[in-house]
Amino acid sequence: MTKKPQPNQPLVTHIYTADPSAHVFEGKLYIYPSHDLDIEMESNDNGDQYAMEDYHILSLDDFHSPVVDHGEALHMKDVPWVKQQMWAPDAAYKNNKYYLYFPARDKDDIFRIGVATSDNPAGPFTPEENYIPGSFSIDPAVLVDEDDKAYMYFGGLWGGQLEKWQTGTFKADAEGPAENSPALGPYVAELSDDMLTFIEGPKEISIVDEDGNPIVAGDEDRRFFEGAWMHKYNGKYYLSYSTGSTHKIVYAVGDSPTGPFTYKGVILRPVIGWTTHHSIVEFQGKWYLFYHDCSLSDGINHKRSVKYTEIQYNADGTIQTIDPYQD
Ligand code: FUB
Repeated sequence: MTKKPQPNQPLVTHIYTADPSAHVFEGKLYIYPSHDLDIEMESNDNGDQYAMEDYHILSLDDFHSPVVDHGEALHMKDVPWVKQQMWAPDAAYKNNKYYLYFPARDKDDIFRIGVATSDNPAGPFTPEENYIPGSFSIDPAVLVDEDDKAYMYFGGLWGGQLEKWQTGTFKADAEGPAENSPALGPYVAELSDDMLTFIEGPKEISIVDEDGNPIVAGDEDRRFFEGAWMHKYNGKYYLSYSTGSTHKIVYAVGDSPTGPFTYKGVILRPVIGWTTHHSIVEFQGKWYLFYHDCSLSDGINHKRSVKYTEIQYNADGTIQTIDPYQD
């Protein structure tokens, strides 16, 4: 048990946490974060410093109650296909079960996405023997839509290996598109009814500007980098994501869960630390952004802390930009 949460402050301080995926299950707020290790490592563009091994799930009855750390919910030693690096997870509920989706490197050092199940939103979770067939790259985020269809969004550049999948198979030396070519989008795949496989091969999502032109790879202020999240507001689909090298959380809006999505603006300005990664959730009638930064570790990139703040929509459905260090 830990302290009561405060906006824009670390949710917990006894462990480092990152990449929060927040959901309301059984009337409580559950947060599925990465569990950053308290180890000394140099940062590199491949993300080797993110050497995480397990997941701890956090929950809150409300924002006046202490945050609960439910302990280890899944460890990589219990997942037969995983070699290393349990990165940003997400969770979903369907069929009276909870599903934990997580990326990790397989024995060939290729990022894949696995799934584990539980009867309890806080776990422990039992992993499937192998990763989801046809899965690749990182940062799964799952939307169970109002018609009960479920979609997984995923992908991430650089250490997340998305560039290497442009031909449909893994090419270790593949580079990203030229600066003036359409940027790589995140991928979406509809999940099977049992939530354990993809119904068909993942499809790349198109993100366009206000004139309908694809956002290009050189447009680092707007192009997708990693950390996709999908939420619905007033019947519209909001795809939000990190711009990576320019350190923003931005969003694009569409009429269908598979896009296309039109770029709209910035949700969160850069935080302390290289990565930025978030989720958006409605809880008890208000909307919240969960995000992370490296303030607790004085800026060490791989020692991050989950925080939250409220978000506000304008009447036209756009989201007001948040400065993480201004109350
Ligand atoms: O936590 C490891 C990686 O850092 C995540 O997968 C990315 O989204 C970034 O936050």
